[in-house]
Formats: sequence, C-alpha cells, structure tokens
Amino acid sequence: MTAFLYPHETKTRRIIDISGVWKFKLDKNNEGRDNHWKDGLSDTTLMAVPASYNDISTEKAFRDHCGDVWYETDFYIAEEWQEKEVYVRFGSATHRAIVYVNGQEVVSHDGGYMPFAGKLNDVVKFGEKNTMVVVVNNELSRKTIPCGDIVTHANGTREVKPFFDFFNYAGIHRAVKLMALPKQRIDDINVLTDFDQSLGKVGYAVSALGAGDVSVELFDEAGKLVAAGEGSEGSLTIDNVKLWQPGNAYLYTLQVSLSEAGQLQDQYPVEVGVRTVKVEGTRFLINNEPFYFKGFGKHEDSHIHGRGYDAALNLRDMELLDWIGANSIRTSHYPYSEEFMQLADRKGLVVINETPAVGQFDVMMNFMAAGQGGESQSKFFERPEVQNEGMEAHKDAIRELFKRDKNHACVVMWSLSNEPDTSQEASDAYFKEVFAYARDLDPQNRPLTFVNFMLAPYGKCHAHQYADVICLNRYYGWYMMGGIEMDNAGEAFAKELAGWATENKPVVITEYGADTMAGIHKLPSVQWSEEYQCEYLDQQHYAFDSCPAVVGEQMWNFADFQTWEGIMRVDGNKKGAFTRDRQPKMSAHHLKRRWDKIDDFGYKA
Ligand code: GCB
Repeated sequence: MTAFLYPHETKTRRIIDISGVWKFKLDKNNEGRDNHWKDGLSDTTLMAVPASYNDISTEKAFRDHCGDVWYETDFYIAEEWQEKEVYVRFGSATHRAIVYVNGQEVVSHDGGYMPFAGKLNDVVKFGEKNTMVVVVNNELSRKTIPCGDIVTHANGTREVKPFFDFFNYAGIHRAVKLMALPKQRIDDINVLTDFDQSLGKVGYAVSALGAGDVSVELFDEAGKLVAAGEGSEGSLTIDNVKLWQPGNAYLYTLQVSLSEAGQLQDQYPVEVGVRTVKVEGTRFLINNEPFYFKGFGKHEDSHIHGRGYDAALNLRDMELLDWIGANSIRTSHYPYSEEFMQLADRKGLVVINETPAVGQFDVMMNFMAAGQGGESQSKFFERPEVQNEGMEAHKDAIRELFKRDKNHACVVMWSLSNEPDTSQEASDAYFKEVFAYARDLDPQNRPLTFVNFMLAPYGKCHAHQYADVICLNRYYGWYMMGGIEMDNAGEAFAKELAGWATENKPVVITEYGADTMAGIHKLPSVQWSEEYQCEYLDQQHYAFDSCPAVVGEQMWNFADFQTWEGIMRVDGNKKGAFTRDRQPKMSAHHLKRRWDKIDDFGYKA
C-alpha cells in the first residue's frame, strides 16, 4: 500500500517533490537495456517532469516514438532520514517503467495511470548525491491494458497502433516525490459512510505496519472535533451531519494516528464525504435521492503537456463544468490524477471512475466500426492471450484503481471497460469473471458497469447482465444516420432505448457527440459546423427525454483532444463542447441552457 496512500505531509511524514526538468534520451535503436543505460545516460536532451514527452520536441521521432525512453535526475536524501523508510513515488508513468537508483533497480510497474513507489534505504547514500534513471515504455499489445498493437514498417520503423481514439501519450505524467515514512506506520484505511436522518455514520478500518495502537479523530470543515474512536476498526457517529451532496460537497477529515506506549508513530488524514450510493430498479440513488448525471466524458489532454498533470488546467475544467451546469464526469478512458479526484471531492463533482481497459476490440479505427454498428470483425475475447495475460492485466488495473480511489466520495460507480466487443459470445465468460473479481474489492460496494457500444445494441450484448447500470455510447446522427438523415436520429435512438429500458436497470448515456470545427458556421447546417452539433444534441436529448430509465447524459467530449493522425481526424477529435484550449463552442451554450433547467434529480423544468 505504500504507494497507494497519497503522499500527504503530516506530523510524521516528510515529502519532497523532485519533479522539474530532467535529462532525457529516446532509445531510438532499442539498445539502452543491453548497454546499461541504467547506470547513467550520455548525449541527453531535457524533458519536463511531469509531462508527456511527445509534444515538446519539434522532431517527429519524439512524438511518434515506439519503445523505451530514458530519464535521469540527481537528488539528495537528508542524513536525518536514515531513521525513516525512504521511498521514491511516481504518481504515474505511462505505460510501464523501471526505476534505478545508483544503478540498482528499486521498483518496476506496469499500467500507465497508477502510483508506484520503490524503497531507497539500501541503495542511497544519505547526505550525498544520488542518481536516478528511469526507463519508460509505451508499447501496447492485446495482452496489455489498454490494448493495441505494434507494426513494423518496410523501412524498419516500429509504430504503436492503439486500439483507441486518443493519442498514446507517454512519459512521466504525474509528480515524482521522495517520501520519508515512519517504520511503524499506517498502511491502509477504508471508510464506509451512511446516515440516518441527521445522524451520520463513518465506519473505518485501518491496517498498520509494525506494532502500535490505532486511534481516530473526525474533524469538521471548521477543524472542530466531532467524533473520536480507539482501535483499528470502528464506527463513528456525527450529530447533525452535513452530507456530501452533488454540487454541494462537505468533507470531514478522519485523522488516523498510530501510537506505541503513548508515543505518536504515524499520523495520516483522509477526507471523508458522508454519502450513500445505491441502484434501485431504474433509479440511481445518491443519498437516497434519484440522481441524474449531466456532464461529459473527458480526457487528461492539453497542448504541449499532453497527458501531463496540469493543476491550472484541472481548475479551469472545474470552472467550466460548473458554468455549464454539469454535475458529473466519467474518467474516460483511464484513471485520472489523484489531485483531480481530490478536486472532484471538494467540488461535489460526481465521478464514474473508469479503468484503463479500452481497446478490447482489435480493429484499427475501431471507433468507426463501433459507432456504425453491424457485425463485429473482431475475435478479441476468443484469443487465449486475452483470456490469460490480458485478463490478469485487467484484474491488476481494477485492483489498483479500487485501492487508490476507494475512499473518494466523488466516486459513485466503477466502469470496468470502455467499449469491449461484447457482441462476441466469448465476452460473456470474460466479463463474468471480471465482474465477479471486482465485486469483492470495493469496501463501499459501489455499482459496477462497463460501457457498451453500437456493435452490441439492445438484444446483442453478451455482458450487460453483469452490470448494475447500463452505460451506452451512441452516435445516432454522426457515425450513422448523419447529414440529412439526422432528423430521424432521435427516433431511432429512442427505439433502441425503449429496448434497454425493459432490463429494469438505470441507463446512462456515457457518450453521444458530433465532430465540430470551432468557427465553422453553416445555414442550413452541415456536419462539422457548430449549428450541426447543436441540432445533433437536440435529437439525442429528445431520445433521452422519451425514456424514463435514462438517468444521465454525458456528452462526448468535454473538450477537443489529440488523437493519432489519420484521415478521420483533423488535428484530433473535435467532438468537444469546448475547444482544446477550453473556450466554448456554440454547443456549450446550448447544453448550458438545457442543463440549467435540469436539476440533479433529473427534474426537467
Ligand atoms: C467512442 C470511444 C471514444 C471515441 C469516440 C469517437 O465510442 O469511446 O474514445 O473518441 O467514440 O469520437 O469516435
């Protein structure tokens, strides 16, 4: 768990952020591992950490690199830290990394969106300069999560072909921190909240490394102590509880302490929003009230930074979500930074938290096939490599995501995969196992879902029976029935929804959208114009409003974002309500007018 508790400084924990500008080298000939680059790099250039490395250089070789890249930095560890356990912690490195300190491996990690930490005590020189070298690899296969392939061209160039519609940004995407932790320490904390009228309940379970007695104190936002308890498990009560509500967050702080013989060994705080989540029939209940999701599927994506963490961008996005009347997002198509999740808790933004399982459908340009429907050409889930190594990677991704994010009040549902090819019979056994695995992992037992695509419309999906909520990505009026046919898109969509409604489960439309170039205006409208995007939205909203089982609409996408280059994408996917630099298209104003009239309970004025 050392990596999974967020690196907060407390009375007992010291954190130093060593992000910045590091040395960098592309491994163009794939020779670094054999030639011991782990011991130190020569002929380097510079690279920002955190950031994707792809969009910083002017060379194509950087942007389109396939394989390893290497980073190096120097750091000191204070002599006083000798008494502590010292770690280096990466918020994420995409998609896998090995970290060497003074030439020795301290940690390796697979999976591009999760934290990991390596212990340094035995490899560092305290009080002196140490060198860290990190090799990061961006390759994808059918066995990795997310999925993709590598093709080798006639001239020998290797290319990563993602089975997904976003740029395969890579590098050290989140902050790198040194941590000095007590040897006897808090290792993991689970919270489970409930309430009965004005009485709030916070159940907790703490596990520790080493001996010690656990005690907890619960503080309100003003810093006033509202409850306290002893022991590693228990339940606290709060009089006149202030609930965590969508758009109106309230966060208590659970201060966990570990002491031995009256001496404090470790202390760690967890922010706790008191709320409940439940699915009942076709309703999605937050705090026992039906909730209506309004918002977007997003990406962590911006100019120059790529997928690198950007605090200013995250705040701007929160402002825009608030302005437009959104109450929710999906972390399409991978877990977002821990800092983003903290902001969502703070702002009352409801989150469908998605694993990086995307591209479980091995057709290039599969977004076209996915949107248009028809017969699947893919045999993805029949492949032994998918059923074995792929399944294991998927389970790892689920387990790590749940571990990292389980205590966030903002998380109301887990999405286990985006658009897997569930039109195949073989997907049934696969998802039966994946859902069974995930069921036991969340202490809060939140609803589980995956996101269904158009190749498995109502009546043809082999996995929805395992999901608590039906999530649908649909493009009626764009990939199908586009142009002059768009006038009938709403009716066609409504017809499919009427089928799903018979499942007696809530339905959330997790994607619907039309590519739109900001600044193109056409009367009458044509595809790609701002007018068309607004008319398209009207068709979709007509369908949603016709179906009482629909409890949410998350437009694709919040903002324009970068994709692989190709004949279908003009400098990226342009389905944003906002441009990539976060300015509104006409559709943003259009959505705002609708969403301002729909409250969080779905009441449409
Ligand atoms: C989808 C995918 C998303 C794509 C989108 C599109 O179904 O889930 O990743 O970007 O369609 O715009 O085609």
